Amino acid sequence: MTVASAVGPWHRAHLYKILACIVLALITLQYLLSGVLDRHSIETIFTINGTRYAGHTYKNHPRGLIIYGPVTAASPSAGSGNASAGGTTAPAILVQQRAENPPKTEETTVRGDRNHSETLVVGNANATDPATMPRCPLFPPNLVGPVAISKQPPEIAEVEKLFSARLQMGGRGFPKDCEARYRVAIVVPYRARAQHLLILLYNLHPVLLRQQIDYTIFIVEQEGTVQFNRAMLMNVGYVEALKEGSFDCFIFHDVDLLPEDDRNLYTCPEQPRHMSVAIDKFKYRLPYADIFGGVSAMSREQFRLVNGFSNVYWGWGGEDDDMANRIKAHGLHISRYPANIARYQMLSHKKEKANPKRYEFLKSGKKRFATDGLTNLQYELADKKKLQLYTWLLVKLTPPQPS
Ligand code: NGS
Repeated sequence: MTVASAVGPWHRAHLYKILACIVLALITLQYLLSGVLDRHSIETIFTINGTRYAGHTYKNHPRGLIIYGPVTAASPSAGSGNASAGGTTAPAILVQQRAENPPKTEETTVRGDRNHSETLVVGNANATDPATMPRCPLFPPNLVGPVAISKQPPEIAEVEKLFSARLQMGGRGFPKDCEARYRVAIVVPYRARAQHLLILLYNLHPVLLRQQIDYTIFIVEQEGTVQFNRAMLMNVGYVEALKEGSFDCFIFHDVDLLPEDDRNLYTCPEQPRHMSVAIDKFKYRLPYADIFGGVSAMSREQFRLVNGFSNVYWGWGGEDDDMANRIKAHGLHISRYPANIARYQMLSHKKEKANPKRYEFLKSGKKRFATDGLTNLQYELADKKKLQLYTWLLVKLTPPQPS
């Protein structure tokens, strides 16, 4: 028996009126609250796993969510300036480029397809002199939150053309009107996945440009057909990137992962950060607490402290777990942004042959932390080219000698 049928018709009519009033009151309350959130952006400081982040509510954002950014930023001299510039306020290369191309007020559409198109500001007539340029804001103002991913990019020549106004040769992007807070090397271990690479570049560059970081994408390709060694390629990426510039932050990035939200900042907070927290393949859930694969960020000092990745993991699996162990053994811990921001889509591919020795290596890993990694890395740089969308490194890996 329902409540309504337990009372008479007069009471029933009253009951319906009361219910209608409650529903109306709830709708009004929701409307008022959304108005308040729209009019004010709220800034807060909070801590996740010991790392301090700042949050900022986006006005009129479809999800009304918060943008998270690490509070501790790199020092101005480390955050900008290339190796030769030795920490001047603006990278030498930037000064040169600005002199050749005086800033102009103009917008360009850098990406347009069936699903979406977007516009990035190319220059600004009011831009200040590079030497006195202001530091970029802590919260990049042009972020859009969730981004539409396109898995059907145009031909590479077309993609290069789209980004030519915003990228320097070698796949370097940086903000034009402010001094970037971070100098970031994006290291992508790679072999024979040309289409995935094109899709990644097409989707990643616009996100990174909006984040106002000074970044370069390094594609580290393993030559030959011996088993893939993802970890060793990332070690090579670290070493070779530092020959190019004074990067203070390294993002190790699988070629098949596409960021779904540009608030997932490609920067290095105080602790190593696992960035691909929520992947569609894993139903947007973290498969296990210590996972450090996919996309992860470490500062130059953290990576050096743990002696980089182990070199012994040939074939699929385990190298990222070994890095998680190194991180813990050195008194650091893995930090993460919330899963509604650190979201990725994975491109499908044939899984590589797993390394049957990976569990054995993981067990004995601790004994090798000091001797296996950057300290015994051996490789031959077979080729290197600065292309429009990335710096390409072709590498012949040498199995490390027993130590
Ligand atoms: C674990 C692997 C990791 C790997 C993770 C996710 O089982 O290296 O799966 O892999 N660890 C071992 O095998 C010991 S994924 O499905 O994303 O390719 O990163």
